[in-house]
Amino acid sequence: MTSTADLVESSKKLAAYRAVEDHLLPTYKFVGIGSGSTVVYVVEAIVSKGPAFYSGMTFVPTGSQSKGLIKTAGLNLCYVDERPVVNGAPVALDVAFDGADEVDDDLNLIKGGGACLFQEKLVATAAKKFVAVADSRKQSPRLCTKWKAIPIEVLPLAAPDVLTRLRAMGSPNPAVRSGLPSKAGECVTDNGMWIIDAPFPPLLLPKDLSSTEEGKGSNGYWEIQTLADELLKIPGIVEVGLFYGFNGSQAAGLGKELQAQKP
Ligand code: ABF
Repeated sequence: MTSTADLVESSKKLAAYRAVEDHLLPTYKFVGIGSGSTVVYVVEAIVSKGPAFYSGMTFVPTGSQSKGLIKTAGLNLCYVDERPVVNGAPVALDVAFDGADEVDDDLNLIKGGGACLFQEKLVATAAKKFVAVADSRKQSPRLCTKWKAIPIEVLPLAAPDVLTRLRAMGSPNPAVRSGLPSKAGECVTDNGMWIIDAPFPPLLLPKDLSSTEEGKGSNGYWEIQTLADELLKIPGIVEVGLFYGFNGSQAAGLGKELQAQKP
């Protein structure tokens, strides 16, 4: 009998192979590789295509985990800040693949469960196309329904003040994330920051608001973009694990590119 764990793994793998099949073209030169367990299958799928397919590509990690993944797979590695400069700007990635913690009806994402959100957003916004690879466990009508808290990357120095500001914004019990059980203290990101997990009631989509409501519903729930904008105004917040409509035209691209497979 197939266990639930096996079904979950095969679902992640199916989503990843499908994403690579549909969205990694042989002509691509720079490819973002995100973090998490689903992305492991993305790399596996790339490798399965053979060196003739991927040897002309360079892979850009979103942190130490995906750096290790790229190196172990024998793929060409380039850090996000070491891309060649063309016409005065770092070359755009052709595509970036990454996982997600929760995906809403409009294909906005919560990310950062793995504490890599800042570099994930940096790589995603440096790409012409962003492909979120997620199985159906991640789908919910509104963000903060299944994945209850928004991961927020903060400067350690600012953490106490950020916690106070978050409470004032309606987050009931925001908390600094702890490290691994084997490691005492706070979870420290690849950038030397801490993560605050801030619970919020389900986040509204713009279409949930009436013409007289701005930024919040009559129930006091935040609309996703308004909340993200307000959070980013708080001194000490480096990045917020809400991915929506970033990179202009990729708001639509994100929707089209989502790979969701049912286990
Ligand atoms: C990264 O890994 C994160 O943004 C997200 O938190 C997590 C998803 O991991 P998994 O694929 O293991 O569910 O994409």
